[in-house]
Amino acid sequence: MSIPSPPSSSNPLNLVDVRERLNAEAKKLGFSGLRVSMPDLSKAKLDLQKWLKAGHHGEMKWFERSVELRTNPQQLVPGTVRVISVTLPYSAENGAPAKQILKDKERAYISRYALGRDYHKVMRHRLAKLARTLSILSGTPPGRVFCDSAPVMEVEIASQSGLGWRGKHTLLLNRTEGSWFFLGEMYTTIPLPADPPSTQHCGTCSACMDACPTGAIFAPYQVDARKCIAYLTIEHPGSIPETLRPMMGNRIYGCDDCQLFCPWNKDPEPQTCPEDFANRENLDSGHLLKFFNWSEAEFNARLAGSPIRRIGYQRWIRNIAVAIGNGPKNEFTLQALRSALMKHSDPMVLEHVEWALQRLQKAS
Ligand code: B12
Ligand code: SF4
Repeated sequence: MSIPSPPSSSNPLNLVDVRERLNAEAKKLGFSGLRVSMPDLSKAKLDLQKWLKAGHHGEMKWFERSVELRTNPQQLVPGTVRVISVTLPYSAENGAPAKQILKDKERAYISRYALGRDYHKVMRHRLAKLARTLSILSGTPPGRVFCDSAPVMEVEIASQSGLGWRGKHTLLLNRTEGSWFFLGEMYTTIPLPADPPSTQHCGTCSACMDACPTGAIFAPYQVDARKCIAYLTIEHPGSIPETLRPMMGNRIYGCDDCQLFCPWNKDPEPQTCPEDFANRENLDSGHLLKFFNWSEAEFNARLAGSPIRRIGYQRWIRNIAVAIGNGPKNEFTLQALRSALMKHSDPMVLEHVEWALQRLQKAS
């Protein structure tokens, strides 16, 4: 980018020009979309409060403490007049075919977003560069950037900016990419022209709801996190309810079913995804027993920089034990579970290993 001279009385800020330059820079940084909004989150706040009151957030107690900040961008970052939302693509075609792996009960299914480097880092790094560009263009300090970890209603804001519409699974999707992208934001004090929201295109389709293995999408646009396999395998700290374990199949980290069966995700236009997201450590199709045998040191070393490392070793082993219990009974699986009873000491892990062993022993 050629460095423009800062705005002054003789050279006032041309917001349309700034927006064009920002779009060009976003493209260079690998973002597949950039839109601007000044979101009205009053309805989202009521829905969020209902969701929390019903306890759908489970053990994600931090939600309860952040309702005001989450629904008031100006409270989170004083002076905010616009939110810039961006999409960063990842690919469902990353690695072995997802639906094939889901059927192979000896292999682990890991959500396609998590096969490479942690998206939080990749996104924030690129957003920080975008914020610097806007800072130079406008002569103001860089705006704050977010991805996932801050109290920001990312899907609601992005849908109001026109980056896509919210599907019945609650995720954002658009005509070109389906829903295979991450969302990120920049809160800014620059009054850029806002974009119109996009229209809805789900119609009467309920493929995502029908595909959900646990019935977590209990009504259109409403997910009970406590039943969602992404929550159970990633966010949930303790014992996984026994009634849900058989429904998890071989999914050991996250779940993609509501996206895999969405018609808008069938043939998304090919996107250039960041190299960072490329499959590593055979995470796309590795054997359950191989991952189950990793020591804690191996887990930490092999998954350095991966989002999976955030869940820690105990949850990793817990999740794999459940998947082994849902898989075939043979001398190798029985032996692996018996050895795990000797090797691990965490009561939560042992409880899941015992459950898996009993389930296989009962199986014919
Ligand atoms: C908490 C969280 C989760 C939780 C809860 C999910 C959920 N649906 O709420 C769990 C752990 C289950 C989860 C799972 C996943 N997540 Co998540 N998650 C988030 C997070 C941090 C907050 C979401 C949130 O605010 N939930 C609270 C509820 C109340 O919000 P909501 O479901 O969107 O509810 C709104 C509507 O449904 C509606 N509504 C509510 N009640 C009612 C009632 C009626 C009648 C109507 C009409 C509407 C309505 O209003 C609500 C408020 O706007 C966001 C990042 C962020 N900061 O926003 C990522 C995020 C949504 N997750 C993301 C991803 C990728 C996933 C997974 C696909 C990961 C995976 N493969 O395993 C799954 C998908 C599961 C699913 N179908 O949602 C991406 C989605 C990208 C996209 N394309 O949209 C995000 C945006 C992260 C990111 N930065 O990219 N996630
Ligand atoms: S991620 Fe899986 S378990 Fe969660 S809502 Fe989607 S299909 Fe259901």
